[in-house]
Amino acid sequence: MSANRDIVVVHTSDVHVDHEYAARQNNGDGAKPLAVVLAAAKALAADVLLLCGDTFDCHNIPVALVRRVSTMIRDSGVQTVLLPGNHDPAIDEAMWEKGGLLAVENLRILGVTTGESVVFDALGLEVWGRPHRDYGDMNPLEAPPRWRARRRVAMAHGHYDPVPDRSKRPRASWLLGDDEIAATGAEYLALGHWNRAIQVAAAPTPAYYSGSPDYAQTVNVARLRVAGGVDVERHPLDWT
Ligand SMILES: [Mn+2]
Repeated sequence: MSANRDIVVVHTSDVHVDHEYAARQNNGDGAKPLAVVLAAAKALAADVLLLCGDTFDCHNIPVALVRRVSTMIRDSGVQTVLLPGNHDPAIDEAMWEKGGLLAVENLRILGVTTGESVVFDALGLEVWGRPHRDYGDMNPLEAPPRWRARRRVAMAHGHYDPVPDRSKRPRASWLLGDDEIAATGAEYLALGHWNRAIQVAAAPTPAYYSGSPDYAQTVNVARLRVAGGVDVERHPLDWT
């Protein structure tokens, strides 16, 4: 089954909710960038919001702030998929264990509340991503899925290099390259880890960094056209 209309995917990354840096930048409100993103997703009538890693700056976040994030996501009503990144990997004793995030019905945390794929049956949409599971290196695009839905979106948190050389030392961690991007078979690859918004690959799998809300000042809007293909544009954020 799939929706007989375009599917609107809103994509951001590196929101870095915390009680220190982000709070200082936002008059004491370390969740402000996420609030701004959720408001944009609602205004855009997003079918799905993708948080592509480093949603939280670390796991050492006050419980009250995590609870507030839980409430914000629940109250937004936006279907949200969170991919754990290198700052907020899917470890035991993670901050989501205590802050109520696991109970938010419209939030899927890949590798925590679901596997690496989540299928939205009513949309005919599958979202896949490999979560960071610790603080070490990994290949964010290793072993793409056997897609079960017609519409296919991948998420990854890492560092794009057109032709990564993993034998080189020292080098950046979490490398992802052109061949791996094309091999995902996704219609859109939502990337995180870079603060700037930039397209790094074209068809068959267009791949975009959204950039962080505070640096890019935008979210990406990927519109999966009902006839096939995807249109991508940047939507400015409203911080008022
Ligand atoms: Mn990162």
